[in-house]
Amino acid sequence: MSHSEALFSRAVKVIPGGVNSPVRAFGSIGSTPRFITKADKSHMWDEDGNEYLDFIGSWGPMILGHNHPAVREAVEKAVQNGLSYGAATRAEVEMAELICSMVPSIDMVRMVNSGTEAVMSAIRAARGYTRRDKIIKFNGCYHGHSDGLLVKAGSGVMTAGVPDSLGVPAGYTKDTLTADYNNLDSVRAHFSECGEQITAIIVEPVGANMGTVPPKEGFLQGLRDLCDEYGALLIFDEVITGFRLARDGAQGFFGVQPDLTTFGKIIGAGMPVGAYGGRRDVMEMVAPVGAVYQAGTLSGNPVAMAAGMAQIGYLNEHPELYTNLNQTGDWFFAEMERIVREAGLPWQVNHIGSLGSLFFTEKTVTDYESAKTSDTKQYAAYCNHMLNHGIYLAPAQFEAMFLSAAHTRAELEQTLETLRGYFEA
Ligand code: KE4
Repeated sequence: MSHSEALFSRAVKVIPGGVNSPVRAFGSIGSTPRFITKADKSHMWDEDGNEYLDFIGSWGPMILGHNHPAVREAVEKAVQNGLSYGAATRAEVEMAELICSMVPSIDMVRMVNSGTEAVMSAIRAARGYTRRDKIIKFNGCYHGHSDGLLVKAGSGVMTAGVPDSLGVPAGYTKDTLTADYNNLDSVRAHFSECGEQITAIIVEPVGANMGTVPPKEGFLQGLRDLCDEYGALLIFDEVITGFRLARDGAQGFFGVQPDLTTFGKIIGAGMPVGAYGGRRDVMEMVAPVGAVYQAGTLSGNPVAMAAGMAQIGYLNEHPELYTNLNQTGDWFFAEMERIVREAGLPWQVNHIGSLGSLFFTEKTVTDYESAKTSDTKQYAAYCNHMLNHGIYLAPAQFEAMFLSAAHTRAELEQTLETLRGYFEA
């Protein structure tokens, strides 16, 4: 029995499913999760000494790679002064100023502890501002596990094949309307029906939780126009795309400005950090200045702020990183598609910048329904093969691959060779 297997047999006795987040359980690929001991740059090591080239990067935070010196040194310095005060600090002001300076649509920002918390708080602020109740989300998009959003959600919910979650009373989702990604008519229908009750549209500007699904030309602008027409707010959930696609996220990359934005992952550099922000008139609805209550013991934690500031500060000072990373992604995923085609296979490769997915379906994947035509058993076989060859991919078809600035050309070429070996076998 491997150390990972032994640990997993202990874990399942004391942690639901043996993991603290479902997608880590490797259930959909029928394997034992690897228990990781260390990560550095683009690599991770498990309890059995196996080394992996990591394409998850903690599900997005590690855009600079693991254990980046700028981040590590900032954290080592911060912990000397204590871990948390529950009081205002300079670091929170500097973090908020930095985010506001990098993302033009952000006038004000509130730190929280996860993407889930950021999204639930942004929606509450939107409802407080518009005094309306209904929200529109898209099938296959995942915005964290707050009750009202566990409706046809992506990520682990989609992987588990449970379109909604047990334990969520109907009253919590009655105001959640769902539409189809990349389908403006499905959104327009809701506005025609009850536009005056709709507080906001929340959207992943690049779908990354049904696998990677980029927005079609005009889709995001169409959402912007519908919100303007009906007095609703547009919320971009940039927990994954924020500070990844560009220094000003997907909204900068696509040139569509939301009213509110949620962040996570990269802004914490691996520490538990989320944030929501946007228009001043909306954000000033939030307590203590406004009547929308939201709070958090560890929000703006000084050590987490040190990590986040170090990472997004580095990104701010090295804008060439985005050009290089996005060009690397364009090359890598194009090569992946070429290999699949040369092997005579119909599988689909979607990507944008450093985010991408290989779908085991011959259908073009543009939304939840087309993503669901993927053969998850074929994905499992592929994922296990790559894992056994030292390449750590998302253990689920409905997730993304994340490239980082730490992945070298040689490592990516090796990955493509392993992929070729699998498909040509
Ligand atoms: P967290 O609460 O997990 O920090 O963030 C929730 C969230 C919100 N919005 C988007 C667009 C997200 O992708 C996420 C979380 N992403 C998943 C990966 N698909 C986290 C991995 C996990 O659940 O363990």
